[in-house]
Amino acid sequence: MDYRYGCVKGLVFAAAVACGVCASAAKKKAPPVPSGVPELMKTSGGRTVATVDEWEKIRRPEILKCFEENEFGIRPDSVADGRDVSFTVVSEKEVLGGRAVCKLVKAVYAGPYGKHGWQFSFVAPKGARNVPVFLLMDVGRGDGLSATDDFSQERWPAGDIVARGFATVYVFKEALAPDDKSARCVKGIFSAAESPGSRNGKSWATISAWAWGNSRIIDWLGKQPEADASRIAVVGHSRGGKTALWTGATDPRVALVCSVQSGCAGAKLNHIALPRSEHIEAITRNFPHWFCGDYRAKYAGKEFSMPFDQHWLAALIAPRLLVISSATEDVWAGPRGEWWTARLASPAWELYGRKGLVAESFPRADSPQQDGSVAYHVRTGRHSLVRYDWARYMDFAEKHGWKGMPPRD
Ligand code: GTR
Repeated sequence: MDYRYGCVKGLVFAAAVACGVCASAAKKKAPPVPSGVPELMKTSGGRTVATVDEWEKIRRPEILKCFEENEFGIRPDSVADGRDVSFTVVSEKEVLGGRAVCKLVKAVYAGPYGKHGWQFSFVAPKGARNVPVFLLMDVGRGDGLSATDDFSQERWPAGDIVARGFATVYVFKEALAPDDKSARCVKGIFSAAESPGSRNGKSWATISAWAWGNSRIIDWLGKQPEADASRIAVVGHSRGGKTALWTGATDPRVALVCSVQSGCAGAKLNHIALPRSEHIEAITRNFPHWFCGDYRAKYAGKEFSMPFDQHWLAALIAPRLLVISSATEDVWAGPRGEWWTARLASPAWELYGRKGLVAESFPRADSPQQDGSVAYHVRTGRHSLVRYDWARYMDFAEKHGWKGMPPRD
């Protein structure tokens, strides 16, 4: 045997072994926490939060107020609760080959400046009693009814949801408030709730209005025998994902939040350098109507010096269930920043003796991390909501004891 060849081979082998060792060590080593991330578990007065009581009485209210005043805006008293909303079932029909019933419901808000109505669809397995509900606020057709015509969409696979014994709601977000920057928060629900002259830099904006709409549907669900009011999941993609997070933060009746590629101003951490992801200057320039005016005025271009960050928003959902999910090609939403939010929010769950996100490093594609009360997955593919995502949300709910209606023979 050629001596030199033996040597080279030995070296190559040794290098390969060393690399393998390095790779597996690197795999095991948790990545360093992005620097400068504002502390979650310290009150504004500098006190460390160590108990549920301190969290619920001091820190959680502080954080909620921070997001109201600086990102989503403060709702006017005229929409403080659901008192002024009435509901009518407009139609009821069997769908999915008789396996489910679809009700089309009209909600009307009667506010100090007028009325505003919108519709949503509720689909439950036929004969269902007390089953968990997955509520999706999403894009759709202008009249908001297109979803009732098609139960096998990737975005809203009502047939799959019913097949697992769960009920589901679809609502078209623009039926509540237009997604239009030129409308400047004066149309839709805004026109009935407040006078345009009363708005200021801290006034509620479109995401807050959409989240309010989700809460009104939850009011209605609470009175339906088909629905288990203690098991309501709110799902939303992208701008809908930001809305789902804010719904869960403001409404304790939401038992599971599924934030799908919510990105900047949603689940993506700001204190992380992801140069090709969306940032506050861009989002508030392109979509100023989603946020209160102060968000842009105070934080555009200042991500790294912000006194708060999005893991605080996620922590408002503790101790309830949360899934944050991303897609590999959705660089704009910043998957790693979304993962970090799940990770850094987790101490809020630990206060309640639960585990948040258990995993210590960013996962491979299509390998969901679902061991604690906070789950994360990054799906192969683009910016969208698809069946794969829905299946993971339902797996996670089932892991936590959510049971659908058993299949009928
Ligand atoms: C993007 C936007 C995101 C996100 C998304 C969507 O273009 O920059 O913040 O909300 O749209 O809603 O699809």
